Amino acid sequence: MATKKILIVPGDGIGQEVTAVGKKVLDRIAELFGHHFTYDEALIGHVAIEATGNPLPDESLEKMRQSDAVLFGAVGHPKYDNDPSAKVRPEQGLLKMRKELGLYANLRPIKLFDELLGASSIKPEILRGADILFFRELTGDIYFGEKGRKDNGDTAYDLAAYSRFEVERIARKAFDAARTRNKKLCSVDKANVLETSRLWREVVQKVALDYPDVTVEHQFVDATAMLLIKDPTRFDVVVTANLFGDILTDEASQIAGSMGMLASASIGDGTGVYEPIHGSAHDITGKGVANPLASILSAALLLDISFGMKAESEKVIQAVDQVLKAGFRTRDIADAQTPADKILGTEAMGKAV
Ligand code: GGG
Repeated sequence: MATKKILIVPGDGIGQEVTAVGKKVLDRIAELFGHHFTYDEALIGHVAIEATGNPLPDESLEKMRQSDAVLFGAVGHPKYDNDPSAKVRPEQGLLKMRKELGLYANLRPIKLFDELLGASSIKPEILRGADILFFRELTGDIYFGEKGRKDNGDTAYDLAAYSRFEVERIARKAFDAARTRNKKLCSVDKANVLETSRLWREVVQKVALDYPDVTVEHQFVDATAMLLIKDPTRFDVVVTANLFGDILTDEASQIAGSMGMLASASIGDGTGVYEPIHGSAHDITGKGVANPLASILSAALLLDISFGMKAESEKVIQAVDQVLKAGFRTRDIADAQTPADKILGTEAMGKAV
């Protein structure tokens, strides 16, 4: 039996709905395995701006530091998307959380449940067997460089920078993971054009010398974007920079059938943060139709990575598998053949799991 402090940070939009379900699954695991999980909540994103004027209040950050793990939802609000002059934005809370907690490695498993082979727009014969683990670098790159306007606002810039240290630590995490899988690592960059990518490649090549048992391939990001759809089973572990990882994993979510299926773990120096890769999805917020499986699978990652509870984590994944095998779907992963009574809303899907 273990006692653990979990911080629930739902954030914005459907983050509230799916995180409530992820928490219930953690509760059920505690009950089944005799653990004692205690919970607290904290604000981030638009809801935090509304309440305090700050997208990541100090109190939230302190609670994160004091917790054993964070189950996070999403940030974002459409009002900022159409207001380029907004100085305070929900996403600033997300970036600050990652930086302050030293969460430099974002693991995004692209796990295809067999039952969802038909849910993707990619042909089943191309998808079968696809199983990719992305490592997205999370605290560097163009997201964190200097940004601004000049020429009276007519020119905008975002500077991308990487240090050797930053590339090496994420590369080592990815190589370590490749060793536990099929020993294949694909490093994605744009080294034919970008200086940051040339440093990236140089460092990955050097780190590779310490992992002679891992086969390494270097790809340009444009080629990876194409190959993920054309031949997803060629990939095992993929390591890439912050921006490329953000974009490629949204694309790769289609391998798993939906953005609503993809969980992630952000790890590094401090408390681990676990969240679906999807955003706040205000178009479906409050309708009770969001797919909670990404939050549930994020809870599974939390149990495994932050608490070392492998059996508990596996139990959650098996439950998801069984529910899918029983034919239950949320509407994002349903198809024309799914009977209406098998299409569940957010809470019902959580209850089924
Ligand atoms: N749960 C993921 C989330 O909230 N995404 C919204 C977002 O702003 N993402 C940017 C990023 O992940 O860097």
